[in-house]
Formats: sequence, C-alpha cells, structure tokens
Amino acid sequence: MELKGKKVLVVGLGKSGLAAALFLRHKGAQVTVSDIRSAESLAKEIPALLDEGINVEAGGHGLLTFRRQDLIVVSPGVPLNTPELVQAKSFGRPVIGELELAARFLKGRILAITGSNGKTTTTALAGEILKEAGYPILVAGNIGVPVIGLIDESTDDSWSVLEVSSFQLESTEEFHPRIAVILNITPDHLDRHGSFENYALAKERIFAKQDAGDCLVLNADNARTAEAAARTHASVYWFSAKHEVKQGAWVENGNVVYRSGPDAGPDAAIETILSVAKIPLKGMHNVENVLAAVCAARLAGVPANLIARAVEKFQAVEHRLEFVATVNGVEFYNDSKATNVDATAKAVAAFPGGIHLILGGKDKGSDYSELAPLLRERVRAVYTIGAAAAKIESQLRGAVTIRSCGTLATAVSAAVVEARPGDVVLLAPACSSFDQFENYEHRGNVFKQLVAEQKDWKLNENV
Ligand code: UMA
Repeated sequence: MELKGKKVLVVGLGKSGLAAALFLRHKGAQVTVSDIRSAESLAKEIPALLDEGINVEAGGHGLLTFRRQDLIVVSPGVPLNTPELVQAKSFGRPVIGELELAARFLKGRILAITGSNGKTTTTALAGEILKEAGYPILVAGNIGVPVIGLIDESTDDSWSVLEVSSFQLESTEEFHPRIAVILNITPDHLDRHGSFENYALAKERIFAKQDAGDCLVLNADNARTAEAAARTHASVYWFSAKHEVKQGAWVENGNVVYRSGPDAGPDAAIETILSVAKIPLKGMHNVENVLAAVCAARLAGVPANLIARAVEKFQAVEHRLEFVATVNGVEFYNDSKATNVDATAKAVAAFPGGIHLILGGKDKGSDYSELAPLLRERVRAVYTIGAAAAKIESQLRGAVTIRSCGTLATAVSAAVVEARPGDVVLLAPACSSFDQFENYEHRGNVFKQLVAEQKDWKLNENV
C-alpha cells in the first residue's frame, strides 16, 4: 500500500487516531486529522501533531475535508454511518478502519480474540502464555494499545496477540489471523450496529479471510458463536465448560484438558493441562476464558506444562472483577469493564449471594430485565447511577430492592451503609461510562478511590 504523497484523513483523535496519524505521516502521507471535539479539549494533542506537519480539523467534521482525500482512516469509536463518511464513500473515497490499516503492514502471525465479554482477560492471558514459551509477542488492540502503533516492532517471527472489537472488525477487508477466537456473542453495542445480527456479523469478520490452513476457536456453549462453524473455511476448534468437544479444550474431572486435531477422533490422546482449582481467577466465565486461551496457545504450539505455568501465575486484569478491598468483612469488587448485561450477569454469578450491585451509566439499547431472575436470587439491593438509571429502574422494579443514587459516590456510600459482614459490593454497571466518566478505566479508578475514602473504615493493605 503506497502512502507517500497521498492525502489521508484520520477521523477521531483518540489513541487510535493519534497513532494512525503519526504512522501515516512517517510513511510520507499528507495527513489531516478531524475530530468533533473542540480545539480547547484537544489542546494537549494539537501542538505535537502540528510539529509533525499534520493538519488538524477540530470542533466538527467538514464535508469538504472528507471529499478531498485519497484515503480515509476511521477510529473504532466513529460510526461508519457518520454522514460525512457516507458522503465521502459515495464520492468514491476509500474508507478503512485503523485495524485494517495496521493489518496491511503488520508482519508475522496474528492470534486475534473477539467476543462480547472476556476479550481483554483472554488476550492478556494468551499473551502471557506465548511469552512463557519464549515467543516474540506483541499484545495490542481493543485492550488499549492501537495495533497501528506496533507495526515497527513486528517481525516475520512475531506473534501479535490482538483483542479485536466489533467496531474494529466492522471495517476490515484484509485482516487475516492465523488463529481467531470468538469467545461469545451476546447483545452489546446495539445502538451502534442497529441489531444483534449486524453486531454478530461484524464479529464474524474475524474469520472472513481465513482459509483451511488457519484455525478458528469457538465457544461450543454459546449458540450464536457456534453457528459460525457453518460459515468458515478455517479448521474449527471448540472449547466448552460443560461437555467434551471433538477437538479443542474442555473441563473433565476438575481438569482443563485438550485434544488436538485436525481429524482427532474420539480415540485421540487427551492431554491434561491444569486443574481448574489452580486457575487464579473468579467465576465460571473465567474458566471459559482460560479454555479459549489454552486452545489458542496449544494451536500456536505451546506445550502443556508452559501453559499451566503461565495460567497459574496470571493475575486478574484491572477493572475485570478486580478485588479491591475487604473492609469490616465486606468485599469490594471493581468490574467497571462489565459494560453490557451479559458481563454483569457473569459477575453476579461469580458470587453466591449477599451482593450490593451498582448498575448504570450510558445505555446502549440493552434489555436489563434479563437480569431480573439472577438479581432476585443473589442481590440484596441495586444502586442505580447515570443516564440509564430510569430505564434500569423501570425494567427491574419488583424484582429487587432499588436505591436511586445518581452518582457513583452516592452509590458507594449507600452500599457501605447497608452492607453487612460477608456481603459483596460490586461495581458491574452493564452500561458504558461516557455519561459521567472519560472511560471505564476512569470509572473503575474513581470506584477504587471511593472505597479507599471510607475513612472510618479499617482498610486492609490492598487499597
Ligand atoms: N470522534 C469523532 N467523531 C465521531 C465520534 C468520535 O471525531 O463521530 C472522536 C472523539 O471525539 C474522540 C475520538 O474520536 O476524540 C475517540 O476515538 P475512539 O472512540 O475510537 O477512541 P480511541 O481512544 O481511539 O480508543 C479506541 C477504542 N475505543 C472504542 O472502540 C470506543 C478503545 O476501546 C481501544 O482500546 C483503543 O481504540 C485502542 O485500540 C475501548 C472501548 O470502549 C476500550 N471499546 C469498546 C468495548 O470494549 O466495548 C468496543
């Protein structure tokens, strides 16, 4: 792909846009960045870009700016139906996403992981396992590191372990993982994709370029994920927390086991990888994440003993069912990354009961009533916050005690007053954070800070 002298527009100036603009500029393109944020709010980024010879359009997207380009590169958070993009496309301007741009330059092999939930944990874990085996690895993508920023570090020998979201996959064309993993597909981002099916089809783009020499790892326990097997050209491997699979990973007699293919019949040798009891992460959903990572790592050639060693020492990723503190017998957990209903259900299911659950934020078109049976069984009270509060309250009324709190600070204080020794205060909000916070990390950090500020409480050293 020749970029020298080409006019390229980067849409969105977050992490991805910044990395893409610098990459394109270093390749000799004439780069402009366009963002809806005001020049004041981009004051930190603009001087560095101007120094590099990159033009900046702040405070909105200009139709003419979009029309004058040879190529448009879109950040994941910018919807493809943005009117300026639609019009530029109708004028024949090529529009690609940051991941697609990266895919055209990235060297080595790709292990890509998508799913509605568990992506970050599984990506981080797969990265640790491959590192344990001494592979040269890069870990990037939706996990918080734009792939385009790592091109120069990639070599023909490297494995890029990439967390990829539906937003990133939606605009891919050449993206071609050697191993692709779909952890699960449950409703999320319906506001962006319009329907569950569109969202699922965006996720399925992970295997669109795969062929018979590639591997696709699918969750046998998730119906919409399993359907993908009928549409791929890759060799399909399975993982299941519930039953044996023909080829792939599952749980048997308390152990994570693996059987390899491609034509492994029921008589092929079953390898024991590690005991489920040695997985240092909470919840059945994390057993599924481990199964997926084990399967992918075995396919990448990592021996069982090294997989076991890496899993046993793996620590929960920040903001994913992260233990914060035990205060006067009450445990606090930060699952700020639980930004959809299914993730919240999994977090709640990780505890037997006595839960004080903080729910709310920016709604994504979700149906919170799906949580009602589980909350009735395990949750003492729900503390609502943010823009989605009224919708959550109306959909859960009658199923569980609800405290209308508005802010996270009020919710933590209210939960602290009500919680009894043995209870759990859980931030697993089922919504995105953008109504009240910069992002989910910001929300999780504020939660941890609020827990630390319960001054009359005797905190342990984890805070
Ligand atoms: N913007 C516009 N026009 C628009 C919309 C947004 O100019 O119409 C601008 C915003 O003003 C802002 C910029 O675009 O300045 C933000 O771009 P972005 O939302 O793509 O954010 P990045 O910082 O580039 O982060 C993105 C991913 N964000 C999203 O997908 C929303 C990050 O995933 C990812 O870690 C990062 O790239 C590196 O790859 C976050 C996320 O929330 C964690 N992902 C979703 C999820 O996990 O559910 C998919």
